[in-house]
Amino acid sequence: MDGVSMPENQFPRAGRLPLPLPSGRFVQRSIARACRQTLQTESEPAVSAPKNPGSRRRLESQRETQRALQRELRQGLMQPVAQISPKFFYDERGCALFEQITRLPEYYPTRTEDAIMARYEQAMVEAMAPCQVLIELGAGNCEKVRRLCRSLAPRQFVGVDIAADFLARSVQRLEQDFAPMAARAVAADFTQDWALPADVPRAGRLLFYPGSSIGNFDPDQAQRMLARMRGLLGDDGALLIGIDLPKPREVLIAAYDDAQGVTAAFNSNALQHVNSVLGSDFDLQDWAHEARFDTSCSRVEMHLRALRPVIVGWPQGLRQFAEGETIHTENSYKYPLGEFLGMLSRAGFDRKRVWTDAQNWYAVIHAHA
Ligand code: AVI
Repeated sequence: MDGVSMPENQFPRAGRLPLPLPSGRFVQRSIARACRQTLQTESEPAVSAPKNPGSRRRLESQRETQRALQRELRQGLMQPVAQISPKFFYDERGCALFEQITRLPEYYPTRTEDAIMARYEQAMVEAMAPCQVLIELGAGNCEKVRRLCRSLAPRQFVGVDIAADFLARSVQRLEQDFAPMAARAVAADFTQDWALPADVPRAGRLLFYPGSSIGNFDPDQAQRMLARMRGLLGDDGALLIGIDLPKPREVLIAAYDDAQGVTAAFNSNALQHVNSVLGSDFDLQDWAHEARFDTSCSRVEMHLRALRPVIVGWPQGLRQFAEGETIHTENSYKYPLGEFLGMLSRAGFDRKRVWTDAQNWYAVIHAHA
């Protein structure tokens, strides 16, 4: 179904999917950044505590973030099947590795989404116009939204991301390049309860959530996020979202276990990051990357498998891993299109238009409020 409108009831509904690990890429990256800042601050000597109350509050909140991440890691590592949230992929090295992944021959999602957006730009503009306020969730470097800024010429752009400084710089560049469009940065964790500033006009909003990042959330979480997105829109608003579709197992496994070993390095790097956050002593040489496809859940899973019996320690804790035991690091759901359209309907979206590539590997969906 290449670039056509489709009634959602044309698609079969798949069964309910079980719970995987949480979080989406942009939030993950941002938390990683927040965490790095926290670590730097934590390593400062206690005597240099800031006198200014604002700085003290910031420092305290960074420390609280740090403690919460450590708690989460300890809990995850002590699960029967140990877990590390995918947000721990995205320290500086992890972000660089992810950029490399998006250019790998095996990793089709990024270039397929780009190709769909380029090929159907005109039809998309017709579906989306007029757009007064373009809002990108997990905006990061604001690169993906440039095409829409050009073709839709919104009056205002709002980039939402948890990484305030990084976002502010990207939004500033966007504003310069697309004058007279006003652009603003909103630092928020949009996976949680959040609201746009009250002075962002409600009329004519378009939410943009590209990259199939919704697939890194478990279906219940994804459903809640879609409902929250719907709540941000007036009756004339819409969502433009990218999702990765089911496809042959060997294509998926290659995409998540590439020949050059970039995804393997990306997965193992999470252990390095965990060591720096938790003070654990994971030795990367003890662990091998593994990508699996779970057909019943329609998800790719990434794991790290112990190559030998391993004991990993951290302040006040340790875990023994038997040879072959794994740590679950990521789920990436590949929703059948009909199922995802059903989720959009349950979230309160009405008319949908779907654009896909010739192989039906990826879909970009415009869902009207
Ligand atoms: C960010 N997210 C959509 C990627 C995905 O495909 O699930 C993360 C990724 N993990 C391994 N390769 C890419």
